[in-house]
Amino acid sequence: MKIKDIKVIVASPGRNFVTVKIITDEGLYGIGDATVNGREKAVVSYLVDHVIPCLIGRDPMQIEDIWQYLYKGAYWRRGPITMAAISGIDIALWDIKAKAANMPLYQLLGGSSRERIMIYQHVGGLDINEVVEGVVRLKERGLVAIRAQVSIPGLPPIYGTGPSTDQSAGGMIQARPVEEVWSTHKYMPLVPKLFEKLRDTVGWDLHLLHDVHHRLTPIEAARLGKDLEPFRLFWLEDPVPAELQEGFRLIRQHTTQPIALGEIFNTIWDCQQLIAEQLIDYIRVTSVHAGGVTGIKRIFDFASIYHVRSACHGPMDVSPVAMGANLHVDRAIPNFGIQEYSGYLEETHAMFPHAFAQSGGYLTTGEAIGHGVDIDEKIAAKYPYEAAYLPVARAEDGTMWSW
Ligand code: EZ4
Ligand code: CO
Repeated sequence: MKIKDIKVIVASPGRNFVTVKIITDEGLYGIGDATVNGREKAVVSYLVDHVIPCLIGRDPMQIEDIWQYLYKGAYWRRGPITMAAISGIDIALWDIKAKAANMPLYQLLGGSSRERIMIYQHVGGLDINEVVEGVVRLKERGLVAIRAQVSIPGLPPIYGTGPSTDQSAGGMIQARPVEEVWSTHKYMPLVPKLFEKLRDTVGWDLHLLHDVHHRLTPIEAARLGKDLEPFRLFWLEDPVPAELQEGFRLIRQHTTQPIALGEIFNTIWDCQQLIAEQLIDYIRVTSVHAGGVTGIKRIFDFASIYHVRSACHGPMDVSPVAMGANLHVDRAIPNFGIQEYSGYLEETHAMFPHAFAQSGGYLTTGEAIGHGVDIDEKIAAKYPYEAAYLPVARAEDGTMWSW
């Protein structure tokens, strides 16, 4: 079998997606996701100008060799654009291999370790009462794990708490980045109050999660972790930017609060120290950004020997194609933790017909061969690319902040 053609399809059914379609000389094809939110066209150029010409005529069964060819062969390793391009190709190649074997992808990865995949969804609100109401509504729909975020009183809504700022919850696409306002001082005492109220209202069965979005220092995160301990959170996500991996030792010294990290990581090297020193509890790499099925399987296997569990990033800008790939990995590995699933807009569901399905707080992969997600190119043609950006954040004095 040979790779005959590779198409890159850019479409915006509510948000932009970069989708790879690898077509073989035997008529089999595979679909991959290569979306980097806000930097889509850089990946398109990387694929069209530099990757695709080198892959035409190659054997699509040699997935590991093609992965290494693109990773080592480029000389310039790692980075979100390179790794999204590799991811898109890798996901499509696994889809082809599973179709050639006439199996659902999870079977090629070792078979089924579980029947259903626990997910969490998001609730945001402008004040604590609004968040509590939202959590109660989701719980009534059968969710067993929920991420809760609240706006800071007196400041405009921040990411995750107001409809205009939260792309992951279906918020507006912004042609220029929205500028949000951040205050650590006002945020720190607010979050424990939110979770106290949530526990009083929903009890102790529900898993509650919170995303700090890289905004604190290690000692501040340690304080927040301690303050949240009475409310038994499932995890505290991205408490601190993770370039300085040793910084997480400080958090560990002070709190038993489980920590989740890694949605912006691209390779195993980005999380090597965090995992090997057991500084985190959940690793949040996702197929589209961390090297496809090959990349995340390698990271999760490495994590498994350190008691670190998987938690693939799964907001709305991780397309249903990457979600499908994630779910097959989630189903197969021994150390699955949880899967983020924001759901998708109707237009997105229609453009990516998929075998996976939600039932209450769980997703199932379905039994379609391959990863079970396709692209309807006629629908895609109706939604051209639109320039769109995630927000940025500044402190109240104007200093640029992590968000
Ligand atoms: O900010 O998907 O846990 N999920 C998140 C997401 C990310 C966006 C970035 O593209 O933090 O909402
Ligand atoms: Co996050």
